[in-house]
Amino acid sequence: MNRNEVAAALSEIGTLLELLGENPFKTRAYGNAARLIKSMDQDLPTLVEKGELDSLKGIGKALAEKITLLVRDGRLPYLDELRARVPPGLLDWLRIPGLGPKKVRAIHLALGISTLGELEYACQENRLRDLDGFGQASQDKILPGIDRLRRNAGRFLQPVVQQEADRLLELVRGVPGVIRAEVAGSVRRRSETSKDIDIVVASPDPEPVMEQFAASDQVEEITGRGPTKCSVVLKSGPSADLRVVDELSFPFTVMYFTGSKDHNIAMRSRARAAGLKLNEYGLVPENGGDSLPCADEAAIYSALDLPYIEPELREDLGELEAGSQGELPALVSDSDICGILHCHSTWSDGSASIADMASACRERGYTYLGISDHSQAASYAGGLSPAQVLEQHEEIDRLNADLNGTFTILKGIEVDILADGKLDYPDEIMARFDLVVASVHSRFNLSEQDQTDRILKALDNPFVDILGHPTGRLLLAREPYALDLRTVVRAAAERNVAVEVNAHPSRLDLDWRELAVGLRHGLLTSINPDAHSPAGIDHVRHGVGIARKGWCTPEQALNAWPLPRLQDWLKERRTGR
Ligand code: DGT
Ligand code: CA
Ligand code: ZN
Repeated sequence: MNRNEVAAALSEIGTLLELLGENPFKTRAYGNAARLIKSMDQDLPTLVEKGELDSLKGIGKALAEKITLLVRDGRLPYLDELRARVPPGLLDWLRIPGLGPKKVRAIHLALGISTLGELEYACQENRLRDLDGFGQASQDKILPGIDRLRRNAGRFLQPVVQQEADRLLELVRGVPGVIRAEVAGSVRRRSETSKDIDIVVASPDPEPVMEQFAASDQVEEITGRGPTKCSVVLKSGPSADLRVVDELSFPFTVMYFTGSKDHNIAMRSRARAAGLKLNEYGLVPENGGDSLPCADEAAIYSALDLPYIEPELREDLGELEAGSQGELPALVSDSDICGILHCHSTWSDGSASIADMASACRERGYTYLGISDHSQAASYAGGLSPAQVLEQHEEIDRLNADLNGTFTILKGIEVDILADGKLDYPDEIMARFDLVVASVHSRFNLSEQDQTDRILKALDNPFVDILGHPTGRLLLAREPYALDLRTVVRAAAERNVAVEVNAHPSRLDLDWRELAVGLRHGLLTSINPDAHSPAGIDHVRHGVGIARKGWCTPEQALNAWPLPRLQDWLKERRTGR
């Protein structure tokens, strides 16, 4: 096991012990050890080999033994034993907001229940309202939590499905006889989450393709197999469907399985209006005959008098109308991104120095980096005091002097929007930044009106250049806070404040649907990785996918602008203050 896996196992032990009612010192020791292992500088296997684990603060002999087993064998009988003693349903309950191990245990013991369905029923029957330590309010919170768990079950974030899809695609493309292969479905449309991976292959000989696909080391279980179709469940969670067709059908099958369903329906009715029938095998005249030959998807669109429609746009949100009028946007792409804004460094909660973050950006071909560490209210994230801001700016000046114009670091900040809508520093500090991202990190539970007013007030503040992760959602984990987002986005557009597309795969916030609406009203965006390490910078491509789904052009994304243009924009905003 590697370091992260060991940390996850230790924290699982802590949770299981808590669910079993063990004493808090013991449970906390595992939680602490997990954090320590995750963040330590030393090499874990080396420490294990030398038997020096217990030199780490907080790691006693017993813990050292368990960690050694985890690193060496990849498993730990003690953990297996604990897992067997805890009803698995209780772990589901833990994913409901507001239910920690203590409360889960209390409900389990008091009501003698242990599954999600039982918990739902208990809430409906007001059993929690009448339970000591709970009440109407906590009961009311649990039901929507269960709902959301069910809705999210079986969906996966982009990094998982995209990586798996890329590997599977590479695998099938290498099979002899395969002419073409493509990922389809929501993965190709770059949806924020996907249920499964759809792959379409053109080959005269399906058998060997399906053979190799099923034999991939990514596969956990084969769940279905026909003459031209194979379904599997992958070890990482999602399932994957492979379909093998002949070369002539391929573009039609890819288009069909790329979807979306609504786009397909709109395409079919457009075909019908032209006296044609469109399905997954071809485009046939309604009165019979052979399919019109189409070498690729572009040819299918062209046969229906449309320009090629990028997969990201295939959501039946006006793409056919825009296409037929020649008004499809030239979408922003990875290669348009000139610089990276909204990154953290070791000054707050990042794991790399500003210099290292800058070199990582340079290596990736970017020409500028806007460092934006947390402000003082975010004390849990090492937010900067005003004095630290001044020190950080000296460091950035030194680095920029060394870089001598080959690369530029902007003095940014991710400033907290306080509960009353004010910013987290006095004006004389705010005035020192080149670039200000303002974000909400606290008081998620305000009413919709109050939360909206709070953010509108921040947008009125002349120091704010970009609104960060505007809804606070965490995909598959946390709902957005109550907010009149439409009003906020419109207000940002009117005030010439950009709203970021936070590219972290768990956020992808601003949502692309609202981005599209905003862009039509003159909104600017910025595709920001919110990176806390060099590797985090690469998340920017997830944001590019979302921006594309929102019909965003390079003109509309600040960080697709060369530095001088961005600096002009920032300067202009500053002279208006
Ligand atoms: P997902 O898997 O839930 O993330 O989303 P998709 O879009 O990948 O959905 P999936 O895997 O169920 O189906 C793949 C595509 O196949 C879908 O985007 C459109 C097409 N499709 C599936 N079922 C239907 C249908 O009943 N009618 C039409 N017109 N197309 C369908
Ligand atoms: Ca799918
Ligand atoms: Zn943030």
